[in-house]
Amino acid sequence: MALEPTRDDKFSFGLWTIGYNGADPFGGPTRAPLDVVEAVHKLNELGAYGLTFHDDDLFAFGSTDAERQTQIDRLKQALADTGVIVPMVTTNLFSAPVFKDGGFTSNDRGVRRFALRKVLRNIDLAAELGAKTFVMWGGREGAEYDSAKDIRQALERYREAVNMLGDYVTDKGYDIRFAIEPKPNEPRGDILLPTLGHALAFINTLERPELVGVNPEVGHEQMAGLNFAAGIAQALYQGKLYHIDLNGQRGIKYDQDLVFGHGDLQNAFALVDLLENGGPNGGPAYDGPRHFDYKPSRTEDITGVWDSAAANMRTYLLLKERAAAFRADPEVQEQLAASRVLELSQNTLGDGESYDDLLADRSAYEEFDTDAYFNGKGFGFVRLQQLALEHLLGARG
Ligand SMILES: [Mn+2]
Repeated sequence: MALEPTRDDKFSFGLWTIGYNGADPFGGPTRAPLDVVEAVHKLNELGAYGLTFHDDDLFAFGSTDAERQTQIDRLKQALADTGVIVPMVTTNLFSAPVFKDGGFTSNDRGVRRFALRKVLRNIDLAAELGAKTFVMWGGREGAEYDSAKDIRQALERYREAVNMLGDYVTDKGYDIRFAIEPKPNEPRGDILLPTLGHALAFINTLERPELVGVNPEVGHEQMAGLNFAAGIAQALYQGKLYHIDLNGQRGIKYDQDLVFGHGDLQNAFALVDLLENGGPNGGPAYDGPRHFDYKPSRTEDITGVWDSAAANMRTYLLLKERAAAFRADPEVQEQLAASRVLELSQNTLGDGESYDDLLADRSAYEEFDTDAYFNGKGFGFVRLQQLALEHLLGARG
């Protein structure tokens, strides 16, 4: 299998990822700013197919219309010169001081109206650039203090905002869907819609739920101690995986945004196996962008930035190769059967069987000998996981 990324792999990067200058709460930049034209050309050389951005990544907050248009034109020229596309656009409602209490859910109504206008303007740009997904990460939508935010009203304002945006893209005829990106905390003490599950439940309350899915990020779910691959499986199950943010995170701590695979590697293996082999016929379960939302570590120079960008894609392709070998291994197939993994796809009730039929089935209960049922035999899940680990380590096939 080829480990050189190509456009068909649909790898995309945020401009804010490769453009991260190293500034953190404890220190200033360690790298010079990265120009968008250089970013597009370099990503194209490395084999990525897409660039994504927040409005403020491309043109600084407060830019004049002319400055904004200059940057858009420079981006468009770079896209035309390389064939790189913009699959996703998102709006920054968190960096400017005016958003210190949030955008859609700021206690201040004037800020909420300004936030909506900022997003509408950026949706027009997204449509102009052909982006199909509009991500909403509400990093400042939250609070530090329970007394400071009426959560039910904040959710109502969030809902009002997303409903209006749904009306807007529908009325304009834009081919754009929204993807909510959950995160439990940071920068706010607690953020609204903190996990994938909260977001999925919220989406069901919307007026146009079909327009809204999720953009889960590896590190964000892992900051909450959750199993990312399992969460993605539920998002797929509910038809809501509209976009995905790949990166690495080592446990419950600040948002590390490491290179994909540089955190929980076994879960990354399970994730790639799910995305690539988890479809109904054994093929891909997800065909959208493989988007990397990572930060090149502050210790790195510009060479390290591009090395880390390439590392994300290479790790993904290595895991894809290892997952294919795992699936093709006859011993794995035998163990999957022995561990009854495949039996879970069988209906619990028989064809046309009613609860009356089940109640009448003595073998299901009265004669079901729970003590003798397994005869002391286990499921063999540990052996199955060890087979996965050995494939991951390149020790088999
Ligand atoms: Mn992150």
